[in-house]
Amino acid sequence: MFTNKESFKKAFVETLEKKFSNRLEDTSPINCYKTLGSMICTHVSNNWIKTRKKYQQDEEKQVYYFSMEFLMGRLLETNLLNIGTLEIVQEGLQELGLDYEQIVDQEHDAGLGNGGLGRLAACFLDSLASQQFPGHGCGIRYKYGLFEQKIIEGNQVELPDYWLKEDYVWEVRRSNEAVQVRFGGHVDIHENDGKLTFHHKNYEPVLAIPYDVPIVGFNNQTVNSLRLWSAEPVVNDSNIQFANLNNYYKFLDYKRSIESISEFLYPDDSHIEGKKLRLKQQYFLVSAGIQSIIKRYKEKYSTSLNRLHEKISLHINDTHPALIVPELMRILMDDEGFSWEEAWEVTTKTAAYTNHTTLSEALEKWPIEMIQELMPRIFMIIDEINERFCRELWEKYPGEFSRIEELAVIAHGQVRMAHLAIVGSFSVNGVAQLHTDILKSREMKHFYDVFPEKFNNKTNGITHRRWLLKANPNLADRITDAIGNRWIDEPSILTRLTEFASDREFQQQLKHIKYENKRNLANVIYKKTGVKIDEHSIFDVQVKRLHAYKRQLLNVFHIMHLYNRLRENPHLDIVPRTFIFGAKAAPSYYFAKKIIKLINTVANVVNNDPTINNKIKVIFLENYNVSLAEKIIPAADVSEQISTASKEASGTGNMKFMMNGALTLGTLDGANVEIHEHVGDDNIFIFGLSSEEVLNLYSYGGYSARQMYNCNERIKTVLDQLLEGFFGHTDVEFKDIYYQILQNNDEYFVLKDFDSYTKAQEHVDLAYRNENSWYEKAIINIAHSGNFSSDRTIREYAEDIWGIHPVKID
Ligand code: 26W
Repeated sequence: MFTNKESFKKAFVETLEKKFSNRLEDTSPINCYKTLGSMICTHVSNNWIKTRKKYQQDEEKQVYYFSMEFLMGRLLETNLLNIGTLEIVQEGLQELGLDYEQIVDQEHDAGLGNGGLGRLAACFLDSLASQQFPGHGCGIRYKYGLFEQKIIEGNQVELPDYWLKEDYVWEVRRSNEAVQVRFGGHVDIHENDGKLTFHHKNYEPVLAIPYDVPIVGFNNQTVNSLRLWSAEPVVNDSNIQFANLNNYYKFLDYKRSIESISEFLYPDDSHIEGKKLRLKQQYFLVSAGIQSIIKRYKEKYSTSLNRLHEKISLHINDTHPALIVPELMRILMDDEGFSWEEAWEVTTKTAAYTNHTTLSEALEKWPIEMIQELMPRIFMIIDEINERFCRELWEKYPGEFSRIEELAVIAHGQVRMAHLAIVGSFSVNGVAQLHTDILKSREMKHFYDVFPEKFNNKTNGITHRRWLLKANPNLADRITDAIGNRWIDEPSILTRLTEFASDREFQQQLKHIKYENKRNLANVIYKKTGVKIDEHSIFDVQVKRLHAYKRQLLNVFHIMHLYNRLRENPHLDIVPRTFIFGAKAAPSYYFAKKIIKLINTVANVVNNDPTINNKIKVIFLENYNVSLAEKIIPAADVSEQISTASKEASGTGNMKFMMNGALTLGTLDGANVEIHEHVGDDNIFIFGLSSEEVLNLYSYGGYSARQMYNCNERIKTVLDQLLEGFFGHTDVEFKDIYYQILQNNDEYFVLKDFDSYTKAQEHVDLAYRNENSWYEKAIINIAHSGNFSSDRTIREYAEDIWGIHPVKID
């Protein structure tokens, strides 16, 4: 049905009419979207079955990527692209008189993630399937994804994201594969012939229902699965229980409390909430996931589970699913009769852990009592893991109490999830070289001393299929014209573009493509905000979660400073610039929300000041998400990656921008360091303190924000404007920002890096004036972006960590 335009059109109309009992001329965009969705599902179902069958028969090792977040975005276009029918469908729909873009826009983003970590998981799934690796995602089917952001009078307001309103076309509910997860109760211990057995009693059972989403490989037959779990009450048991109590309302309360487990995604990124419900979510994911994997394993292999690690790797995406370690131990010992030693051997060869942040406020710790109450047996196991680990440490470091206390899994009444994950895994990796080095030399130094062999680096990546082929099709075509199409399968081949870097014609073509993308974005911006922007201005973009360490504030301070200069001299010779922001703040993150308000307040004044001759504009795009990113990134000239050095583990937005020919303005932080190494000094704008300098300032002091303020006139002017109501705000509106900076001694070195950032911005301005040289730099960036394809990252995980190999489906 997708082999040519005519057969597609015929099948489309037939499917639509059958599905909705509606003629084409009377239909709606949402029905067209659903029709396409169901056609794709039908098309991939055969390969999905084949893939499942193959994996069930084949003895190749498989990986399960456990993550509390999968930020999938939309799937319609990626699926069309991956099955090779994007063009046929686009043209076919047009010939039917339908608006393709409008149909694509009907799909609600699956926003089951906060930011970097969740989007990385989504890119990984695409790279696994596209390279025919047997690898699956395991997550939670939250009823509400990350909140929808509205900006009202400059402030962020959160609305619930009910993404399932219109049935999700990509999922299949598999109630026959449901499992039970048990919470609460107590553990009875019996002794039989000197062997202890553990019986969990009086627990509350929760039914975990899997919903599978097909993950379609690019140009191959592989269709892997993302399995998302949903919590439901165990109706039979509870019926009886509640019928006895003769209390229907009690049943409804019980039902609601169970369903709350998969109700919503916690909107905090880099800050732990410590809520019981969040811990419940974590155990729910882990227990349901492992049970279903073991079930499948037992159907397939008659041998015992003591070779589980030869057939399966379980990946722990940050510490959120770290309960994999005690849960696997529980199943192996209590259900399968393994001894502690046997179970430990298998578990620690099966689990692998990735760390995604060194921010101390994001390190998960759970109170002992909470774990004990929710999962009494799991707590016993964690306690035993801790006991045994501390005993080993005592032998290695006799008498070194403080070192052992620092390493312990349980201390000060809390379970430290990172310690549990490190001790229980065979691999621990960071997500960029600098990040891994900091883990080894600082944050996890003591662990590195104990287990040097576990530590390794896997620099993040992004799927070039979504972020270049699909998001920027004109650029992709132009690249193919220049170097052929092999780069699509092997993105490292993009380096051949370096030969075209100084080619005037290629530069001009890139310029036109960028200009078209900028025009499209300008239209989107006009529709959303009513602000007209100059398509010839530099599009300077910072889109990412709002966090103090990402330093959106540095960006705004520079804009305020530039505006001050323009007011002094409206004829100031600068290239017109459009500063574009997109960022969600965690709902409880007061300081981050103030920064959003500040950006919008500055925008309002700057955009409406006729005296500055439209030289600068400031845009805040509300509700930044994956779909919006796909429109913004191809249109960017400058990519702002300005975190305080040492704080951003990797960043992945930096890679998306580079791949679309934007130049990075950034600190030597996270993967910026590697981008810099690849493109060289001339093709990136680096500024600011190094991570070494930052870490030394933290350790030894020697910085005074107050002094900076007193001695630097430009900084003083900008900060004072926060208090003076200069931007038409009340004088109290931004006082907290002012005091946060000065009284907390500018924790993220915004003032310290201000001058160097301003200089770098001037270099950007100068560089942009030389058109040929600018596009030469842009081409060099695109040429080196192949290294940051998640295909490369996934091959490294496959080879160095998981030990999995491609499986051909035919
Ligand atoms: C418990 C609350 C919470 C939620 C999410 C704490 C921490 C997180 C994540 C670890 C935050 C996150 O998304 N980290 C980002 O991971 C990306 C993928 O590796 C990196 O590129 C980013 O630098 C890192 O901030």
